[in-house]
Amino acid sequence: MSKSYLSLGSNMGDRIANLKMAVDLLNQTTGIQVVNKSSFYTTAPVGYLDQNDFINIVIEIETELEPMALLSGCQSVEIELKRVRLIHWGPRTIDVDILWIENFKSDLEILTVPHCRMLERAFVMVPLSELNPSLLIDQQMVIEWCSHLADQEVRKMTHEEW
Ligand code: A4P
Ligand code: MG
Repeated sequence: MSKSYLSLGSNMGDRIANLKMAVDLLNQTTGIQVVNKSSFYTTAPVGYLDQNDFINIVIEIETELEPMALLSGCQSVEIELKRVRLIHWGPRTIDVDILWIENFKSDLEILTVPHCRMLERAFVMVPLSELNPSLLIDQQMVIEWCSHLADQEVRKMTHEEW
């Protein structure tokens, strides 16, 4: 069993429903158990700016899967959600990225772990800091990485909003 953190984001359709469904599907995947979830955060788009705000979460899982099988599991959930949405309610989007896996590192293009852009993204680091502020990544704690990202717009949603 390995601990791992996944980042989930959605910026189309019913974003909260998309995220909840993705978490349920991950938890139903053989070899994956969701053990903790961050709050929901509304976040300004990073990268391509001309798009809707995202809602992002980070989840902690325990997994028996090897890293490549975990990646396949995450991609199956993305495909399943996109497929379902396309048929029923028009286009929706969900992204599931692997952030960190216990005792595992990879710099392959197909699977880079820790995720290559996570340290510069408040929409990843702030929810992750809610779950594990003292986790060390590149010799710095998650909470310390967050202190460099204060200029990025990330807002924890209240219970009334979801
Ligand atoms: N890949 C390599 N490493 C990993 C990993 N650790 N986890 C490869 C998951 N996948 C990994 O991913 C492209 C390829 O990355 C996969 O084939 C896999 O083998 P993708 O999800 O198919 O494509 P994508 O989502 O367009 O790319 P990517 O890299 O996930 O996009 P980004 O950079 O994550 O950007 N702004 C806010 N506020 N919130 C967001 O969630 N998301 C993005 C997506 C941009 N801006 C955002 C957000
Ligand atoms: Mg992705």
